[in-house]
Amino acid sequence: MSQKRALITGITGQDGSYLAEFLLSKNYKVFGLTRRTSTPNYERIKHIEDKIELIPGDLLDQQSLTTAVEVSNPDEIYNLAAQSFVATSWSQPVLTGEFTALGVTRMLEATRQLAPKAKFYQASSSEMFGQVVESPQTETTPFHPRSPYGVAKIYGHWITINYRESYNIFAVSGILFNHESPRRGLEFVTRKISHQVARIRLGLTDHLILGNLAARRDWGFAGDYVQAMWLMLQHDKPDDYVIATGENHSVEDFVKEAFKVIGIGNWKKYVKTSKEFMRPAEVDFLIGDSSKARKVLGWKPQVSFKELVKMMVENDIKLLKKNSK
Ligand code: NDP
Ligand code: GDR
Repeated sequence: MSQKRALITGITGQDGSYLAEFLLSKNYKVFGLTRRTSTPNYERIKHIEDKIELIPGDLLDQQSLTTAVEVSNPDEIYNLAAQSFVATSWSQPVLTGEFTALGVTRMLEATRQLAPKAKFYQASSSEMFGQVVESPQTETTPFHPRSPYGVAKIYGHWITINYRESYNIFAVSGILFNHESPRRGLEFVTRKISHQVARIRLGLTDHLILGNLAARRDWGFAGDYVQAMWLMLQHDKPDDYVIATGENHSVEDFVKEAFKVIGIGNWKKYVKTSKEFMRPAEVDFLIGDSSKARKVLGWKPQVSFKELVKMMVENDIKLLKKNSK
């Protein structure tokens, strides 16, 4: 059998880096779309840079996407690129719509025109459920987004389904709940906590400022979730799947658990809250039911909440120690 080829948009991001590693382990030829920056931001993929091929492009630029699909001639396309930080979507709502919503159509158009037989994965999100109307959330739960990001993702979700129905493209949408890792961006709450707790452990700071401690999320490990993306494209029929652990915890639970890793019980002494990190409209509670993916794809998460928190805090301590040398 000839070597399979995959194109990943968002390869420099958290998920893109894990997915690239995973596909390399399956002997894929991996191509990644990267946008021009004045300083390189290949931190998450530098250990595999010589094994993958990077193609310049941007979700705003149709021609560059079309060229990327032409050059990579992929069997599978993973559209992970997006403006992915919910808080920023209020300060940059139009840009979020351009990247996170219309960017999906641009990628689908490039696929339709140059690789109509390629299988297409769209990174949909539990943020589409927003103010949830039922719990746990499944593939049939109605959407009620609470941010410009959530609204943009719903567009991306439906345009993916529309290209499947209009053009018979093998296009799937994975509704993934929050997934974290030591490679998570520092602005997301889990990494912000693990990083600051590591700094407290090393005596570099004595406090951590957060927003809403009561928000609850269904947090899993990114390494487990990229495998679900791949499994969706290996199935014989294109369909949409919820990917989640089925457990949820509050931001406060995450904080407590992180302080436990460094042997501190009295976490309240270190934690402050500020309006700066509160959102104009909050998603209070998310919990996913991934029974369909478990049954049809045989997927299940491997890393528990406790293991995830420990992995992130310990990694940040190691990283800070290394960087201080
Ligand atoms: P990251 O923010 O870590 O990565 C986003 C990626 O998109 C980066 O590689 C970034 O490039 C790239 N990108 C952003 N804008 C553009 C653009 N205009 N043109 C080309 N590339 C661009 O996100 P994650 O890895 O966490 O998430 C991957 C996808 O999954 C996103 O679509 C996200 O919305 C979605 N998602 C994530 C979940 C999670 O919990 N992590 C849950 C559900 C959905 P650069 O490095 O140059 O900034
Ligand atoms: P989220 O992730 O919005 O769920 O989107 P984030 O980690 O930013 O927020 C989770 C919850 O924590 C609360 N919170 C804080 N959040 C941040 N960032 N900083 C804080 O100081 C803070 N304090 C409390 C938030 O209000 C929120 O309720 C992520 C992204 O990866 C999306 O791209 C993805 O689609 C969804 O997960 C599923």
